Amino acid sequence: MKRLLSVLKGDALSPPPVWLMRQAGRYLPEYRATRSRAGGFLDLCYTPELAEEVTLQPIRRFGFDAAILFADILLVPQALGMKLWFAEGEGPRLAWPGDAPDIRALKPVDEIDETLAPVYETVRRLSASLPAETALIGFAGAPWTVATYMAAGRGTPDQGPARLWMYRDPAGFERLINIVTEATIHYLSRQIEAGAEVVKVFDSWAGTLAPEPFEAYSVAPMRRIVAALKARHPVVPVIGFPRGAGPGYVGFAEATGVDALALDHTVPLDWARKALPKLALQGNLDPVLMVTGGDALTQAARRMVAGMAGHPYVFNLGHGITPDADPAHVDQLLRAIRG
Ligand code: 1CP
Repeated sequence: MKRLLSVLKGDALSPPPVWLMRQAGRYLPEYRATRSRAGGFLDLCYTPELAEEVTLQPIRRFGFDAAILFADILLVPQALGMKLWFAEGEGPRLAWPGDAPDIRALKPVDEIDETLAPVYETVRRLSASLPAETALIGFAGAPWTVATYMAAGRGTPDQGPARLWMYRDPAGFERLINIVTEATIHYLSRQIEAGAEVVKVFDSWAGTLAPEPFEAYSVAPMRRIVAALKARHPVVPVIGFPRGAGPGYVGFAEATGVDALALDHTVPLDWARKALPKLALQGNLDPVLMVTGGDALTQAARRMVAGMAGHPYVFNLGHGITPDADPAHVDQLLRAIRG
């Protein structure tokens, strides 16, 4: 069995399987070359040959144990009818069809494939072209995180606009979360049918929520997503990543039924291991170490691997690798993990 799948089913492997969030990205010169040929970032996402190529680049260079589909969490709100663009050097921008937030202006969930079909084609191509030992991860944003971008139209330091919406108009916000939840279930099911062997749900902004709304908008939708995917695809593991959840990670894992929990770098791995003795864990090296390199990188990676020996564990960063990371530090990291 592929090493990542074996760990997600509960086996402890030595050395642990490893992949990195954002492993296809601007820190790689070959990514920058393909991206400049493509035109824009969205052209990369929606052109299956190019999305396949950039997904494979870090696998060729580093031999990671898993590839993650090249796409973006914001394709789902675009497929629901929002305008999406990436201004060069800035982040993503989203706008509502009538320029003001209005859930009634969104398209029905059963129309999202009209936009997302090329993504499923990328998954199909990858499941044919990946090396036999490399697992293919599909993904989506969690409803809360996607809703924060729909509310703000962009990334902001604390995603305040979604939190204002949820307190001012709980019924309307609940409807938005329900639409995105249904779309996410549909989108991930299609990725699995096209060949994704694992799916990961990124709740990158979970850490901005107070405990009650964390239950309502992060935990509850994730429980629905896991239940719906398990009903259709019982053997496909689901990784949850409620980034920044702190003490909320444990209840999230227990209540949602995820097969694995991805941790950000602020959470002690041994704390999570003690609290969740049977659950596969993934993480959580501080991504800045991929910029600095040096002894700090090697020592931190070795400590993590030693500390997680005997536990089902997947090595990863606590968040995405940044554009200023040095690819040579990835080689260094892999030597520290694999010996
Ligand atoms: O300039 C470029 O080439 C665009 C940079 C870029 C890339 C490489 C963006 C814009 N998205 C991606 C790809 C991407 N996004 C992947 C692909 C596969 C891989 O990991 O290798 C994945 C899984 C994502 C997921 C994603 N997009 C998340 C969740 C994970 C996380 O990092 O927290 C989020 C929040 C986004 C939104 C997004 N897309 C891009 C940016 C710069 C952002 C963040 C915007 C912000 O909050 O300001």
